[in-house]
Amino acid sequence: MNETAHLRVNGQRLWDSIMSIAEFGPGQHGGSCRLALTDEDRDGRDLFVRWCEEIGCRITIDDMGNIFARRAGRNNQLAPIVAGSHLDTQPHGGKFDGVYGVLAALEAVRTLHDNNVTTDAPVEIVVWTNEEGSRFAPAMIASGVYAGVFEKDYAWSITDSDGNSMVDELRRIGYLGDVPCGRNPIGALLEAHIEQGPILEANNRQIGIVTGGQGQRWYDARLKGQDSHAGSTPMPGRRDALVVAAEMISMIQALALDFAPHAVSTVGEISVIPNSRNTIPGEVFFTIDIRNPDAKVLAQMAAQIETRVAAIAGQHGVVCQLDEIWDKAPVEFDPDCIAAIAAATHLLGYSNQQLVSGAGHDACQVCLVAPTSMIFVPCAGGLSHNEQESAEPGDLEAGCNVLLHAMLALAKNRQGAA
Ligand code: HGY
Ligand code: MN
Ligand code: MN
Repeated sequence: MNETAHLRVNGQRLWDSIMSIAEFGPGQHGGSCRLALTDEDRDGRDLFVRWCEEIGCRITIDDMGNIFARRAGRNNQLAPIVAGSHLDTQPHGGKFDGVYGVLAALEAVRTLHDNNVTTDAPVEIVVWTNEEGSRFAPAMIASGVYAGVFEKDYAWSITDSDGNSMVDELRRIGYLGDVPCGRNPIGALLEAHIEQGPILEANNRQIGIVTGGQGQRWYDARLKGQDSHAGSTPMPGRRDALVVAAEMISMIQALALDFAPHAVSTVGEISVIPNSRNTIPGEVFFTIDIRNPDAKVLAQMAAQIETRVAAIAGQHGVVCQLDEIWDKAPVEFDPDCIAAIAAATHLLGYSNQQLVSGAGHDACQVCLVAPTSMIFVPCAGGLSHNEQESAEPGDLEAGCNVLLHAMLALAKNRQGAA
């Protein structure tokens, strides 16, 4: 008999906690701007830590600023069942990306606390540092250090556009912990998240059982042409870095369409030097983000971008330095974790489907070293990385109930009962 099958989370308390975190780093248009390791990120982290301490969790901060809030189990020698996500946002982020996964995990643990349920294995809530990779690139850096994908010294040395390093910012906001990142074990990781895409809403499904994540590659492109007078420089022979960048950006967009239906490509950042209306731009910096669920196709896309960028630069006498700063292979999640999510969804009777994540997540790093899967819920119009991002309270509550019951199932010692 499953003594905990009747448990349900408090959807209102979950919603209220999401709205409380959203007060830190409010955006201009109803969303959030809480970039990694800013004062706003610190304030949201501090509130989260207070909430966890109120229900008796023990807090551990590692040296990448990852927060682990532990609720003891009957057998604390067992590796913990961990649930969580990230609190940092995009510059024009929404209230739910990342935050939902952290607070759904908190709500699940609050529900255990309210009902005096002791699990066999301990459970932990995790907040991963700098998932978004907006202020400090690349993304999922701290979960990447945990998974051994990135060296800690490399991650510490990454700087933002003002030259502030991650390690200095971790220290400044008081989250440079003393536990080496990657040292604490994870028995299984579950991450609840809004889908950030249109599939669940289009198919009228409340729960996404996530089987893996697509691959992605990030590049920095630096073009060097020649500053020159906009009025007196004849068109032939100009080395206009911005015109060349525009041709490259059109090629990058067309390339994704060539590899339809799964390929995507984005140029999200661009800067022009000297950025003066009557000087031909001599320098341009822009970023490239390409993704595909198939590693072979992603490699083909990458090879074509590298070849075509060099050819376009050569045609215009502009020097282009193209640096690959991140190569993230597609991942498959753990069958037992997927099964636990599917069983919880079935127990609760929610409509559902399996899908591969289009967005990257910390779970896509941690799955390299621990059994992992994700639970998706729909978001309006599939919109995310946009201040208009929104989700239905009922869907958020449903995903949180699935998280609770999947955690309970995984926390059962093979011999014991939760
Ligand atoms: O880029 C991503 O997929 C994630 O939202 N950081
Ligand atoms: Mn996210
Ligand atoms: Mn995001």
